[in-house]
Amino acid sequence: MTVSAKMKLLFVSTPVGPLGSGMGGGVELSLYNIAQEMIRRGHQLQIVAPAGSSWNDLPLVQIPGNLQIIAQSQERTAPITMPENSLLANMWDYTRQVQGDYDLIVNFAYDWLPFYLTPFFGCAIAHLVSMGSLSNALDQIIKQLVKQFPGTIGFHTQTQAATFALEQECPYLSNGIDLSLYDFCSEPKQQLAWVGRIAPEKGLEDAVAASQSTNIPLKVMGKIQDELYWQKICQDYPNAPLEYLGFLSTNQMQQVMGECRALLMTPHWVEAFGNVTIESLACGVPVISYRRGGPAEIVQDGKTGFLVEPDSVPGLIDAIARLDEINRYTCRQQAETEFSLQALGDRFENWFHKILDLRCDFGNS
Ligand code: HBI
Repeated sequence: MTVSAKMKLLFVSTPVGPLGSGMGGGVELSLYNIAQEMIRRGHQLQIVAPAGSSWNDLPLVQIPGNLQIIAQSQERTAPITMPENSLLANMWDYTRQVQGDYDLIVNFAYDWLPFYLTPFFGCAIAHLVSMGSLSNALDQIIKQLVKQFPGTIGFHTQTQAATFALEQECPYLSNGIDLSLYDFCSEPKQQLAWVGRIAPEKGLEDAVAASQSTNIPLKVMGKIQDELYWQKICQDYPNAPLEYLGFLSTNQMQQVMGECRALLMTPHWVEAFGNVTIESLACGVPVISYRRGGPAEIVQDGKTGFLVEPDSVPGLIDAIARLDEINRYTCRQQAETEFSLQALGDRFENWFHKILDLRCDFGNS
C-alpha cells in the first residue's frame, strides 16, 4: 500500500483531565496545535478524549471513566495503578474497536497501558512522550517498544530522551505554538517574568532571589500547585519586588510577558521542552535559563537569551546584566523559524509518513 498524502489519524488524549481543563498541562496544548495543523493540511482526524472535554472546534469522541493519577506525584518505583472504571482503559478499548478505520493511532498519554497494548493492535501506533523519565515501569516498557517498533516513540528534545537511557536514536519533534496569539514588544519595562506551575521542581525561589538582589520587579504568573512552597518563598524573600498575577489566559500572559526585559527559567528538574520558552521568544523576550532540559536546546546562548550554570543565582544575575546585548527581534525571528504551527506540522507530518512508509517496507498491511 503506498501511503496516500492524506492520512486517517486517531489521536488518543492524556487521561489526567478533560481537554480544555488545563489539567493536561503542556501536552494538551501540543495535542490541540498538532490536531489543528493536521486538519488544516487535509488529513482526517478524530480525537479520543475524556468526557467533559470542551474543544468544540475539534472532532472529539468523549469517553467516561475515572481519571489516571498524575505520574509526577508517584514514586519512581510505584507499581502501575488503574482505578475501577478506568478512563484510560475505556479510551483504549474504544480505540481497539475503531482501529480499522484509521491509518495511524497517536498516543499522547504518559501512561503504561497504551505502550503495553501496542503489539496487540493491528493499526500502527505513534507515541509522543511528553515528560522526562519518572517511573521505572514506564521506562522499561518504553525501552522495550523502542526496540520492537523503532521510530514510533517520539520525544520533544534530546535531553528529555536522554533521561530514558535508550540505546537507539529516536525522533525529536520539538514543539510549536500559534504565533498569531503572541505580540512582539520592542520596548520593555524595567521588569522580569517568571511563568509556570508554582511547585518545587520549577525553582521559583531562585528567580525571586535574583529579583531581590537586582531589585528588578519580578512578575510571577501560573497556578499555585504547592501552597506551602509558595508561602515559604514569600517568607524567605520579604523584600523581593515580587508581584503574583495568578494563572492568566494566553492573551493576558503574553501581554505581561512581552513588556518584560527577560523571562527567567529556573527548572530544578529536566523540562521535557518548556512551552513558556517559545512563548517568550514569540513576544521578543530573551530567555535566561539554567542549562538544563528543553530550554537548553531552544535558547541560542548570547543571541536569544543566556544559558546559565544550573542552580546558580549569581549566574542568573550576571545574565540579567548582559540583557542589552540581545536584539529582541532576533528572539521573535527564532520563534517564527523553528516554532510556528507550520514548522510543528511539518515535523509531525514527516514523522507520521515515515512510520507508515516504514510499515509498508516491512510489508505490514
Ligand atoms: N500523568 N499519568 C499521567 N498521564 C499523563 O498523560 C500525564 C501525567 N502527568 C502530566 C501530564 N500528562 C502532562 O501534563 C504533561 O505531559 C505535560
